Amino acid sequence: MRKQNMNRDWIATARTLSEALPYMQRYSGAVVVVKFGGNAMGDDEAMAEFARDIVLMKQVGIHPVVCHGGGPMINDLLARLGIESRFVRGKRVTTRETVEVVEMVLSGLVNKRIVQAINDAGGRAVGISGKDDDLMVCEPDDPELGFVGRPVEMNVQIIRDLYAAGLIPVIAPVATGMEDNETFNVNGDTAAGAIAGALKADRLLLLTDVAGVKDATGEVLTAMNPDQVRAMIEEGTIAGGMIPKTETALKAIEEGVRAVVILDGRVPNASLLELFTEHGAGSLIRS
Ligand code: X2W
Repeated sequence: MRKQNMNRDWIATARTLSEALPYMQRYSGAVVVVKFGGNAMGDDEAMAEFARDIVLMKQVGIHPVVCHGGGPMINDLLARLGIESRFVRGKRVTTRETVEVVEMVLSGLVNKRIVQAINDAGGRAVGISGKDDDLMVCEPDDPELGFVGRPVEMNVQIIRDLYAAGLIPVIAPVATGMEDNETFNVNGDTAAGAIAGALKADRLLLLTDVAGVKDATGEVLTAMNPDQVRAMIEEGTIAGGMIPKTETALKAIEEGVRAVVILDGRVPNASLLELFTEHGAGSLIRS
């Protein structure tokens, strides 16, 4: 005979689920683009947990679209090949030789690792890059950076087709050029922002390895509007790696994304905390 063990944890779990109902209803049918940065990826267990969060979103009727990075993984392979990594204003200087490694690592290793993790969690993930169906067509971003692309044409129908068919798109930030079969390396945040913008997504979650946008005293700001973000960039409160992230957020909002959240992907179940609880996570930017 089994004895009932009404220990408090189970009651709390049931309550958490019950409290999530209004959020699940609110986001049913919503398009949520999740940028999973290389720094947020962590070990296999963290990857499995991220994958479960994505599958849970799909299960409750959200259309999650995963856009990933993989900068640290590119650095590792380049180092093994004896090629030095160099960044200018947060973007990798990308030679013809480098871009081959970038594509191998992003479209190969990293993309398939995420696809496998989502499938293991019971989802149906499909890995593509910005090249598939000409999803993201680029022009050179800056001559100093070589084969770094700036998205100029987005064809997001393939993403809609995938999610409408019950699949979870997982997108590597590698793209086609306008001419000569060029391959471009695109910053992961830039790619996620462009995809979210073109989809007019309900949410863009930028999962990174910091708690969010901090004010001058170092405290994380939970909500901001675009004007406040611009002012903070101008006065230097937002600095370093947070500049491209917040600029991506501003551009995505201009293009029609309802809200962007910058949050710490290393916090367990960060995306669920943001979407399904009153507490939220990280810094939310919206008009
Ligand atoms: C990035 C693409 C990967 C990326 C790179 O080569 O590292 C550029 O810098 P994270 O993990 O999101 O930083 N591309 C142009 O953005 O990865």
